[in-house]
Parts: sequence; C-alpha cells; structure tokens
Amino acid sequence: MPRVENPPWEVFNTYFVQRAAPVIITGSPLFSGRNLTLDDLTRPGPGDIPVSVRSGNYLNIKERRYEEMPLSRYIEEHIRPWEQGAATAADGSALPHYSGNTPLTWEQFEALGLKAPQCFDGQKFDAPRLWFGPKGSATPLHYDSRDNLICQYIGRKHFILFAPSQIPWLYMRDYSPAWSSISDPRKVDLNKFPLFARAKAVEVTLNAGEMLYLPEHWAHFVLNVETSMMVNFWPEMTPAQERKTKLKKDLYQLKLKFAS
Ligand SMILES: O=C(O)CCC(=O)C(=O)O
Repeated sequence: MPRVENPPWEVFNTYFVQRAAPVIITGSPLFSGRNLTLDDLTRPGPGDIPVSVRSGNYLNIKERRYEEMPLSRYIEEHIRPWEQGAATAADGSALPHYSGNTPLTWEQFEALGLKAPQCFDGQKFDAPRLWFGPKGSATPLHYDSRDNLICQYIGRKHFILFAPSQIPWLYMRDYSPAWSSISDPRKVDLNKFPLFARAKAVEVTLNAGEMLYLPEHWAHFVLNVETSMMVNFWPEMTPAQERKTKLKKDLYQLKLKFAS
C-alpha cells in the first residue's frame, strides 16, 4: 500500500479516489500540534462524552453486548488497567471492552481537540465516529458501501484488507454493512470455509498521525495493536447513492427469503 505525504487534492483524487485505490496519507497538517494523551481525554468536557462500549464475544456480532458510559469512565475502567497489564475482561471473555463506532456531534469532536479533514468529493461528511480501544480489541471482517477516511490519533491499528475482487472468497452475508461468516481472517477453519484459501489479503499498520483512505467495498478486519484512538469519516450519501444501497439491501433480503 503506498504512503503519500500530504498530497494536493488533484493528486489524491486522480490517483486514488477516482481509481478506488486505498492509500495512506502521512504528514497531514490535521495532526500538527500537541499529541493527545489519556489525561487530556479524561478532563471534564472530552471526558463527559458518552461512548458506546462493546463487550462479550463481540467478534461475533450476534453475541455482542453494548453499554453506554462517559469516555472518562471507559478510559479509567477499561483502558488504563489493560495498559498496566492488570486487567482481564470482567465477563471472562478474552476480548477487552471496545468503545467502537460512537457517533460524535461536531461540538464533541471539537471538544476532543481534533480538526476535521477536507471531504474528498465535495460532499459533507456524516457524523464522525470515534473508535477507542486497548491492545487486542478488534472489529470483525466486513465491508461498508461507501468510501471511508480513517484518521489515527493515538497508537497503531493493524488492517487485514481484501479488495472487492476477493469478496467471492469471503463468505459475506447481509449488505451494508456486509459481515463475513469468517470473523477473524487470522484464524480460519478451511474445512468450513474452503474458498477462503483463494483470498489474497493486503495488510497494513496505521500509525498515529496517518490517515487511511479505504474505498467502498474493501473488506476489513481491524486490530488495535496498542491503545488506539481513531475517528473515521463517511461522506454523506447522495439521495441516488442512498436509493442504490437500499435497493441492494432489499434485493439481498429477498434472495434470503426465497432461499429459505
Ligand atoms: O477500527 C476499527 O475497529 C474498525 C473501523 C471500521 O470498521 C471502519 O472504519 O469502517
């Protein structure tokens, strides 16, 4: 995967957005300034932001449990103990609690001291989403039906990616988001999922201060390799895109109905 230093819009658009090619952008002025610390984020203001926390065996979305709590409590109870090596998941599962996919208002986003990127296609962004988790927290294999700009503010995140051409080998179900029956591509039972042997992955680790452009329909499994804070941005869908996505979801559900 190429790393490009703060490209002008024309370069980013021509070589990556128009070709639906993923890229990592380094050196963006978005990240210039003081590095964020856990102490900054537990102060009143940022620390009061309510976040959604996943627990249980959340790599299996049917077994996922959710709880809402202020960011400061999440950091004190679930991030610091894992950093000090003192924690085991309270419910006995091997996975640390993960605060994933919390929508932020723009006021909350600014309270975190963050700057928004420029949208790459002139549209507005939807509400930014906050992903905060300790080492070992992860998101199972899936793809989304829109382009994604992933901004890494603290720590490193590892991505196992599959281009849209690989989808036939990934045992995908549902649509938008499409989840794979294989939740973790590092541990695949090839007797159960033999076609997966054909799938070619691209692996990349995103560092703090870097931004990943992930085009729509690229499947991803995401692992926090250390305490990690990321905010991602999806461009607002145009009404035509919304209609197309709804149609595809309806068609998928219809296919399921006829198959059963
Ligand atoms: O960082 C993560 O754990 C998952 C992020 C993700 O799935 C996304 O941005 O679409």
